[in-house]
Amino acid sequence: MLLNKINRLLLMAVLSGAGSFARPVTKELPADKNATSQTIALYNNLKKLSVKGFMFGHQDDLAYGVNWRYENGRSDVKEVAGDYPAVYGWELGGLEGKEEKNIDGVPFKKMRQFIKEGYERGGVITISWHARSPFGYPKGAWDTTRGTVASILPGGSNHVLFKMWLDELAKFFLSLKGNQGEAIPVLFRPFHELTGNWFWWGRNTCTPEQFKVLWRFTQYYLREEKKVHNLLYVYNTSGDFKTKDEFLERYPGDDAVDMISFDTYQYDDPAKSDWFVKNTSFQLGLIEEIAAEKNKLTAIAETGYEQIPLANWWTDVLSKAIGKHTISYVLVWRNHGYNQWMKKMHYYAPYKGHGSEADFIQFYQQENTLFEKDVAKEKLYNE
Ligand code: BMA
Repeated sequence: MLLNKINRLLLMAVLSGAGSFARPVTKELPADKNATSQTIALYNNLKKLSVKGFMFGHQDDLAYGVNWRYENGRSDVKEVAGDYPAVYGWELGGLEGKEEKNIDGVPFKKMRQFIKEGYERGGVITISWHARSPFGYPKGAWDTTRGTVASILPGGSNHVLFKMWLDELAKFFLSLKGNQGEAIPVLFRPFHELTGNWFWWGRNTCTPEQFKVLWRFTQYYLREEKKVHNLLYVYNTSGDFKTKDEFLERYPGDDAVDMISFDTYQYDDPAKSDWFVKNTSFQLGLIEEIAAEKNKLTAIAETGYEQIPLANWWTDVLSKAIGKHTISYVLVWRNHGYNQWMKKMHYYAPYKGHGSEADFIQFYQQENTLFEKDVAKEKLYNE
């Protein structure tokens, strides 16, 4: 028994490099203290990587693009830049209702494969969730009935239903496996754009306190009840905050968040207005200060200029907006192509033949932009 203990101590000394003057490796733990080793590695490596540059991400990149759907290996970003994005965004809306496809028509079965593909090549996965209203209203996530959040919290009329939804999410997260059977780490961005007033979890439908309970319950349930340990948690506001206090009004706590982020889109004409560059840079400054105080990662979790009508938008606007700010990634929204419902072209990344192609290649070649080949070299999932 005692000998065993001595042996164990000796082994630990050897493994920790004692006696050889090796510094112990300091590893920081994310919000989930029982996160898998790949998830912990990703968390730590992202911190180091953000000093080198920012990753470029694209929503639904591998599933479809402008004028194509579900063709193996295709990606609008790759067809322009010669490389896949470093970050792949996916969306779970519909999973809570056991649908086969998400709200944008992506079959969850295929999504699982795409996630694995991107991860195996060394890319990073982020997931959002446009959950429907628990009251079953037809507007889905875009319902702003007051009291919806209260109804799913413990003691609320929809609480049991909400747990059933989380059961579906947990199953999905746990089903994401790499080649060695390891769980694929995910940057999970639930209840996104939480300071906006268009989703049922938004600012007008619940109190800050209720929002925090919603966040913490969701996290507790996935982590403790369902044993989901492959998530980093991304707090995400819309682009409407003007102060640090506004950004943090609904922040659920340092122990519950790994990354802080916001979404912002270009809606005005960048040829006539520098609002996007100025405002994005200002907001990045704010979250950068918060991140430094709280030791968190940062990102622009969604952005874009629909159809990118300005040929130099990538280097003249987006790149200038980010400037020297330290962020992990910037992700542009999906390349739906012609959208019947919106009656217009709906896409945010360039595709082969698009007017901003040359500028996107320049953006790709910038030293501070990281695409998949760059991050593959970093081996983000290794300690
Ligand atoms: C919006 C649009 C919608 C889509 C939703 C969720 O910005 O792209 O068409 O359903 O995101 O992905």
